[in-house]
This record gives sequence, structure tokens and C-alpha cells, in this order.
Amino acid sequence: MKRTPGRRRLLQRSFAAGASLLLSACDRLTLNQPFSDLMKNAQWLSRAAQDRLAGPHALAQEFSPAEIREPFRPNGTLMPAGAAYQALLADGFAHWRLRVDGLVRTPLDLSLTQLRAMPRRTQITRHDCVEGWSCIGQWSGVQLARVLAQAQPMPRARYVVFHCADQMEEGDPGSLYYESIDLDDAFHPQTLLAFELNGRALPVENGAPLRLRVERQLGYKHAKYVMRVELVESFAQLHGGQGGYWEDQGYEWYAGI
Ligand SMILES: Nc1nc2c(c(=O)[nH]1)N[C@H]1C(S)=C(S)[C@@H](COP(=O)(O)O)O[C@H]1N2
Ligand SMILES: [Mo]
Repeated sequence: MKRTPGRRRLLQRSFAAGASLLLSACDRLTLNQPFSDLMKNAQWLSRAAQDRLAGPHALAQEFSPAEIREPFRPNGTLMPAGAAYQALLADGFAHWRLRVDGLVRTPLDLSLTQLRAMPRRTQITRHDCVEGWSCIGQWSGVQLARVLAQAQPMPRARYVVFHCADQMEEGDPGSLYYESIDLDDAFHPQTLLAFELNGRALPVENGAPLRLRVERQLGYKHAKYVMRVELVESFAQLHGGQGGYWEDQGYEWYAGI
């Protein structure tokens, strides 16, 4: 199956099969092959449907403070192994820097202090994990759009890749968690590089010191422990070539909710 077929064709081909999946995108079960193929159709259907129903700049729902559930349920890596991360953690991330590079005119190295000094956005949103649980939390951080505006992406740049500090298989540097989004999501106002959760510094189990929030997509897109933001034209040469750690295991790249 081609990865990026035209939307019109996909709408015709997969509407009947995909409509129920669209309504219950969080309920997926196993990754048997026909189901996985169907989801590869359904992801473009859900993207097309999101755009058609709500427009590409529609906001994800936001909630009231009373709806926050604490503590925020953590998942995946809870503490990155490895001396480099441990050293950064030991001094409260004073020596941590966010590298922004790739297809940009101005590569950046931003400290946490610099990020915290930028205009920030706070939002209360619901995190939906593909495993079937949700949790509402309040996130504060810098809109990714502001960081990109400083870095000045080149016209060729099409995707933003997030390189994380945690290895998914111990001792295998090739198994670093990573994720990618397109520029629509990158410049969306609710897409944050978040450094606070529920009014406090981001806990280690939730991705300290910095994690992505990309509110119109499922939990695995929300990269934790972000070390480097790279602008690319294509992610085909990166790791397994599917644009993310879980995508390389068969999950869809556009994980619209
Ligand atoms: N670096 C990294 N990011 C990650 C993961 C991970 O294991 N490592 N897990 C993903 C998954 S599946 C989910 S549901 C969310 C969980 O975020 P939380 O721990 O704050 O709940 O992070 C996502 N981002
Ligand atoms: Mo998840």
C-alpha cells in the first residue's frame, strides 16, 4: 500500500470499512495484517475527515481544572537508562540543551531557562493512549511554532522529527525512541514543547525535562525526553523508515483521534 495516496481516492475506497474505526480510533486491538492494512487506510481517512469536518487548524477539546486527574498516568519509559541522561538529571537539567537542526537556517541550542523565558501556552487536554486509557492533564510549554520561527525551516523541510533520550531495547543505541509530525501539526497552536505538567516541572516519568504535546493524535506521538528536533524532507532513511518507534513496529504514522 502506498503511504500517501490521494485523499479523494481513499475516501472512496475506505469510507465504509473505515467509518467505524474513525469513531473508535482508540479501541484498536491487535496488529494482524489485514487490520493493519485497514488502519493504514483509516489513518488517511481520519486525517481527511478531521480536515473536512473541522478544518486543518481545528483545536482539540480543552477541559476545566476540575477535570484534571492526578497523578497523570505514565506509560512507556518511566526513567531513561544510560549515563548521559542520568548526568543531566543529576543537576536538574542545568546542562541540558535542546538541539534544533536539520533543514533550518539557524540551528539552535536552547536551555530550559531560555525555553521557560519564552511566551508560553497552558492547556488542559485529554491524552488518549492506543492501549485504551485516557488521562486529563494541564500542560505548559512553548508552542513548537515559536521555536521553529526562530530556527527558520528551509522550504524543503516537510517533517519535524523528535529524537528522544530513551532506548527501547537496553544497550541498543539504534533503538532510541523517536517520532515525527508534519508541518500542519508542527505549527498548530496546541502543539507544545511542554516543560510543566499540572503546574509543576515535568516529572521524569512523564518525560522530563521536555516532551511533545500534539493534541489531535494518540499518545505514542507525544515524544517524551526530547533531546533534538530535526527538520527533514523525508524520514525514510531514519531508523525503520516509518517515522517513529511504534510506527516501525506497525502502528500508523498519522494517529488521529
Ligand atoms: N521517549 C518516549 N516517549 C514516549 C513513550 C516512550 O516510551 N518513550 N511512550 C509513548 C506512549 S505509548 C504514551 S501513551 C505516552 C505516555 O506519556 P505519559 O508517560 O506522560 O503518560 O508517551 C509516549 N511517548
Ligand atoms: Mo500509549
